[in-house]
Amino acid sequence: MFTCLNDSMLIDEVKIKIAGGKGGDGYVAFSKIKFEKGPTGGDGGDGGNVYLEGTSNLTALNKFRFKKEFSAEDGVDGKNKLLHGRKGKDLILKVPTGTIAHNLINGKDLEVMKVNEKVLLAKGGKGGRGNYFFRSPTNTTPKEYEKGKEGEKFNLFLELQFIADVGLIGLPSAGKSSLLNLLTKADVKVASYPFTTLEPNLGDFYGLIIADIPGLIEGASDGKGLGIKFLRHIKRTKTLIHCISSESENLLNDYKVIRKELERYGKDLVKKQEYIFLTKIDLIDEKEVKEKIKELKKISANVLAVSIYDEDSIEEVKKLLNKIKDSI
Ligand SMILES: Nc1nc2c(ncn2[C@@H]2O[C@H](COP(=O)(O)OP(=O)(O)OP(=O)(O)O)[C@@H](O)[C@H]2O)c(=O)[nH]1
Ligand SMILES: [Mg+2]
Repeated sequence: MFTCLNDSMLIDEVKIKIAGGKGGDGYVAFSKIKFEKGPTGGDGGDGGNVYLEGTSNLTALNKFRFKKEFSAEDGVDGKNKLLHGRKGKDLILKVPTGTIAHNLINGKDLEVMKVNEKVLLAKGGKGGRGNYFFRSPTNTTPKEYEKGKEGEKFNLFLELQFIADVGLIGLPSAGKSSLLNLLTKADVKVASYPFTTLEPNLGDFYGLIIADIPGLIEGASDGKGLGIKFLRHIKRTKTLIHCISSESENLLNDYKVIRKELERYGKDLVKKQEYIFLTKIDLIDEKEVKEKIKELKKISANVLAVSIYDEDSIEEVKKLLNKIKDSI
């Protein structure tokens, strides 16, 4: 499934087929040297394996958009004069760290969590043995040989779940991307219209990875707006920062709308540690800020008043992020 139709789209789920290489066949041959006549057929090489390997490139699943079938190289057949076939080359498919490979054939799930981590997905078939192997005192001219075995074949569902420490969530235009840009080196598009962010983004705050999740609206779990599929990217985060704009007419209602969508995606999301940011406080006067903070404190003790134009508030945010970082 892709999230937008331009070049920078992020593919975060895709089905592919993979196959280990076939083993090379064993060979049947006999020595041509006078009086010898013994078997000289070599073994086939094993087929190559298929691996997934972690990369930090978040768009690495994009290459599976059109090409869906991947096979490692076959092993080479054995030859005369006891020549064994070469092993087939392994196939290494790079996927973003945080990718889970759901094996649709055997039901097993494998995760790639680290950059350069290699995970074996499909083994190549064993190479067949040539007739030299079958020689014995009672059978000095064996004609037996083995065919190479087929490699393992699987259908996979690759699903990317970001490995982020903190997730920024909230209604559209709550100021999530603006905060990400200010706190990290991310350069995400920011605009005053809803659904500016069409795909999740990551930013790095001194080693603390922050995910900016596209805006949610009431009914997102029924497909409204951009839907809730992006919530998979905060499945593994420990902490959520729930951004609510000071422009909101009904803070508590806005809060509940988002919480309901989180809950409908999966109960674990509402159990995560949560901070509430009252954003864009430069748009309202101090008295109003106090009132609104008081209202939000009815829901949670973890409330911060924030504006990207107020350095003091951003310092508070940075302190909080450092505290979260230290607790990991
Ligand atoms: N005055 C003021 N405007 C802000 C502040 N933070 C963000 N904005 C503006 O609010 C609008 C929405 O900001 P974004 O950061 O794009 O909001 P978002 O939550 O990422 O929105 P979506 O991607 O649509 O979910 C933009 O016009 C920003 O310039 C703030 O602290 N003060
Ligand atoms: Mg945004």
